[in-house]
Amino acid sequence: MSSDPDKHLTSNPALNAWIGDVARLTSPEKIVICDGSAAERDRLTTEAVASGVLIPLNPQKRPGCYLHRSNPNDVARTEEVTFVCTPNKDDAGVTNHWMAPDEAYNKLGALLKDSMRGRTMYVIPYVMGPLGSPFAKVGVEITDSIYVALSMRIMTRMGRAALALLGESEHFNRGLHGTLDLDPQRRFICHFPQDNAIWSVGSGYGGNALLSKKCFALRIASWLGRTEGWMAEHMLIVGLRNPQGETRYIAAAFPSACGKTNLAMLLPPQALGDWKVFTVGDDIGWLRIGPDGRLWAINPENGYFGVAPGTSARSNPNAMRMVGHDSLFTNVAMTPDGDIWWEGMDAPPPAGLIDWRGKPWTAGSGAKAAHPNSRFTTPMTNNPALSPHAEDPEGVPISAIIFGGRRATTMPLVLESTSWVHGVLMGATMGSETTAAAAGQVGVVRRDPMAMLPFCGYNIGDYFRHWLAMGAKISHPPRIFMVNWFRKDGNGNFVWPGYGENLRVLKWMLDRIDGKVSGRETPVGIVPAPGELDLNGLEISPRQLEQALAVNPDEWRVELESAAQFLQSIGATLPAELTEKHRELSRRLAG
Ligand code: GTP
Ligand code: SPV
Ligand code: MN
Repeated sequence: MSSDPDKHLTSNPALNAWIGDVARLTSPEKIVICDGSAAERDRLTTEAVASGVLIPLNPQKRPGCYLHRSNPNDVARTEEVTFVCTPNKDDAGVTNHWMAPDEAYNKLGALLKDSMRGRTMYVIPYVMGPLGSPFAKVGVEITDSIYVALSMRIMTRMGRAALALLGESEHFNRGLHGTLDLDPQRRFICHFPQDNAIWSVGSGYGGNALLSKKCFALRIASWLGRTEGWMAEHMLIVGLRNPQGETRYIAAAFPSACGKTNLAMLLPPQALGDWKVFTVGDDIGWLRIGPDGRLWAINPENGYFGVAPGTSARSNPNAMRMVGHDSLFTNVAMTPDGDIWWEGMDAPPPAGLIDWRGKPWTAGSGAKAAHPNSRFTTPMTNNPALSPHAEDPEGVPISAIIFGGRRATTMPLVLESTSWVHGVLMGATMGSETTAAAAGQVGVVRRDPMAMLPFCGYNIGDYFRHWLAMGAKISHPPRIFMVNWFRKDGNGNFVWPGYGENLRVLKWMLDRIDGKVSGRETPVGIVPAPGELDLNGLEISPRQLEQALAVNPDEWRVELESAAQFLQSIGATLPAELTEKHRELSRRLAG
C-alpha cells in the first residue's frame, strides 16, 4: 500500500478524504486498508509474532492461539480519562466526564501529530450487527496497533463486507486510535456524538482501543438510539429452550465483570430436565420495537472479549471449549509447555508458570499469575452454544429484561418489578461493587444505572426519560427483574451457587410471565414464594435460601436513601415519574 495520503485508497470518497486527513496528521510510514481475509490475518499474525506483540501458544494444545501482554500500566478501561465531548456540558450530564469538542480535538490532535511516524496505519472498516440487518451500522477505525487490527477481525464483521455495505455513503463512525507511548498522563478517550466520531490515545487495551465496542456500540450508539428511537444497552442476550421445546429470549444488564458472559452461555443443571441455552450476545444489545409491538434485540458484535479468571470447565464449560482454538489471550499466565493458565481454572498452577508480566511465578509469590482483568478474544462461531438466531437480521424478541449487580448485602437473589416505571427505577438506581474491569479501587458499591454508568453517551436523566418513553411505546413490554448472584453470608461466602444454577432463577421468571406462579409481594418488589424456585437436585440449606431471598427492611432503608441521593445528583433532567415511584417505595417500606 502507498504512503501517499492522497492516493485513491477505497472507492468511497468520504472515507478516502478522512484517511488522507488522518495520514497528514499522524504521518505513518505505511497505510494498510484491511480486507478481513484469512490471508491478511495470517500475514498480520506473522508480523505481530516477529515484533513480539503476540506470543504463539502450543499449536497442539491451543491451535491458532496467541498470547498478548499489554503494558502493565494499561490493563483495563480508564473511566477517569474517558470524555463525552458535546458543545453543551449539560448534554453529557453529571455521570460523564466532559470536555469541549474544540479543546478535545486540539489536545488529542497535538498528541497525535506525527505519532505514527515509522509505523503502519491500519484502516479497519467494520459492521456492527448481522450483515444484511436493517439495524447494522458501519464504522471505520484507524489505528497504529496491530493487536487492535487482529482483535477487530474477531470482534466485528471486518473488511470488504463493510466497505461493500458502506458503498459511497459518508455516514459511518470515524474512530481514530493512536497508541502513542502508553504514558498514562497522555491517555484520553474522547467521544464526539454530534460528529459520530471517537478519538482515543495512549492506551492499547480492550474497551479503550477496540473502538467498535464500548466507544461506538454503547456511547455513540446510545446517543444515536435516543435520536432514532431505539436503545443501545450493556446487555447479554440469551435464548432459553424449555423441555417442552419453547424458546424465549432474555436480555440482561450487569456491570463489567458481573456475569454477562457466564449467563449468556450457561450449562443447564441436568436435574431441571431437558433445557437448552443459546447465546445471542454476551456484552452489548441493540433493542428496537418490532412491528408486532414487542422489543427485539440484536447483538452488534461478532466475538467475545471475556474475563478469563474464574472461567473453568465447572463454571463455564462452553467458554472453555470456545477458547480451545483460534483465540487471542491478553494478560493471562503461560505454562512451560506454551499453554494458558489463570486463577480459578480447573487445574492447579503447574510448576514453571510465567505470570502475566512475563516473569517466573510461584505460589508463594503472593501475586496473581493472571491479571484479574485478563481476557480472551474469541469469534462467536467458536461458541458451542451459539444461537441459530445470532445472525438473524431481525434479532430475537425479548420476554424479560434483567438488571443485576454485585452486592454482598441487601439485594435478594431475584426481585420482580410491578410495572415498567418500577423496573426502570430499579435499573436506574442499581448499585454494584466495582471490579477489575476498570482502573481504580475494587469492591466499592457505586450506583451503576442499567450497568451503563461508564457507557451512556449523554445526559443520564435524558437516558432514563428515553427508557420511560420506549416503555410507553412497546405494546407488549418485557417484564423487568433484578438479580444478585453475589450475596454473601456472615463468613463472606456466596449464599447462592451461581453459574449454571442461575437457570433456576430464570425459570421462575418465565413461570411468572406465564402466570404459573404468583410470587410473594414485598414493599420493594416480588420475590419467589416458598416452593416456587425449582431446587430439584440442588443442595442448598433452608437457611442459605432464606438469606438469598431476604428483603431486610433495615438494609433497604439505607439502600433507598442512597438511591435517593443518586437521583437527586442528576438534577433537572431527572424524570418526575422516577422520583414519584421512589417515594412510593419508601412509603411502602415505612409501612
Ligand atoms: P465484562 O466482559 O467485563 O462486561 O464482564 P461480564 O459481565 O461478562 O462478566 P463475566 O461473565 O465474565 O464474569 C465475571 C466474573 O464473575 C468471573 O470471574 C466469573 O467467574 C464471575 N461470575 C459469573 N457468574 C457468576 C455467578 O453466578 N456467581 C458467582 N459467584 N460468580 C460469577
Ligand atoms: C467491560 O469492561 O464491560 C468489558 C471489557 O466488556 S471492555 O471491552 O474493556 O470494556
Ligand atoms: Mn462489558
